[in-house]
Amino acid sequence: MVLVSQSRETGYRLPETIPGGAGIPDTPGGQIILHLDMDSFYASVEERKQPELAGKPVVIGADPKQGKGRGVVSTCSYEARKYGIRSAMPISQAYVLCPHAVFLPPDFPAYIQASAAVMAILRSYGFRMEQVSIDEAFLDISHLGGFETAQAFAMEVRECIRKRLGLSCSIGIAPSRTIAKIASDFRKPGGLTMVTPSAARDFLSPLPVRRIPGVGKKAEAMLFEMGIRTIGDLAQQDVQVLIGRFGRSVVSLHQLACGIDSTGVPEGSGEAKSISRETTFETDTDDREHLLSVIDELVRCVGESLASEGLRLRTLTLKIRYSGFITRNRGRSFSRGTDNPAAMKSLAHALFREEYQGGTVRLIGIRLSSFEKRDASQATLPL
Ligand code: TTP
Ligand code: MG
Repeated sequence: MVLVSQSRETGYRLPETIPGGAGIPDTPGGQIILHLDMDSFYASVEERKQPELAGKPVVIGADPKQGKGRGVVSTCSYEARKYGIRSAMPISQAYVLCPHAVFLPPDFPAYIQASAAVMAILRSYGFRMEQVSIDEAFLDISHLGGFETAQAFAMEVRECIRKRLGLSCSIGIAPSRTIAKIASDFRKPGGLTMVTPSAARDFLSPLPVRRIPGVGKKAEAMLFEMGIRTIGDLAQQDVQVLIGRFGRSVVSLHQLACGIDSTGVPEGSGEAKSISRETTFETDTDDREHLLSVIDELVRCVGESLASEGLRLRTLTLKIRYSGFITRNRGRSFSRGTDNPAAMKSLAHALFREEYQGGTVRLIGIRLSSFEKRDASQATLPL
């Protein structure tokens, strides 16, 4: 029987042999969820900036100040993890564990930009998607129709992120959201772990209960007291006893432990209601040409976000804040949804001509709203 198939190689190749040799059982019509989590995200972005850091212990966080620093570790490279360093650990402790590590302060703009690039790749496939943190997202890939195709898709996504962005990620594929999340964490870094419905219970069984999202230190300690250490122990426990100890909400946890879970990606999750960009001038300006060139740049930026989200807009709004904080918004809607950059630019210019009658400007912004989904068949695959 297929338990889990894992692949850490970087290629498109499907594993030639599937454990058990029976092929991957497909569940036509069943839910298939993919969870992707970037590997040592902040540290990997830093390594991309400075390739000479590759293979070194790299710690991102507060200044260690020769072991006297306050503050914590944001994250660290896998090399640094060999010394026992972990996220949220006091930076002074990290320094004691590995004084020769490369300690770097966080560069949030770089991480936000890298995150946007990852999410744009994921979005471009046209599946229902939910971004849940700076470096992780769920995709509902049920439309692929089966786990074999899902696995090939996951390999393609992983390779695309590696090739295009020079970053590594881990992916879990499972019949539910919760199991996909546990699966993506199963073999980091660079892992691809697939759990088919029939394999779910056996996959979960040996894992510590703490691997279940939402089971923290306190719940773990209470479960330990009952002799429950693994998810398998939890599955074996009488559900009535569990309810007596934790209340009715434990039922879904018990079912999950038994491999029964249908959590998915909610409809409309993560969809943008508006996309906006604005710029505050260092010195207020009344230079029309300059204002128009800034508008063009803002339109280009929001247009890129629109395209990456696979959306068309109906309404474009220009915002002008004059010196003295008087703010004017002027918007207009297209009769049909569009994602044409020239049409957006021409409407923004028209709104500017109508609104701007002179005076010094402190801030200018562009907002897109009233979106329509671009036809999924129009979305282009990144590879
Ligand atoms: P994680 O995905 O939890 O961690 P990671 O990507 O660094 O490593 P892993 O390979 O185990 O997934 O978090 C994503 C980023 O969020 C991480 O790079 C830094 C930041 N972060 C913090 O700033 N503080 C924290 O306590 C954690 C857990 C993460
Ligand atoms: Mg991560």
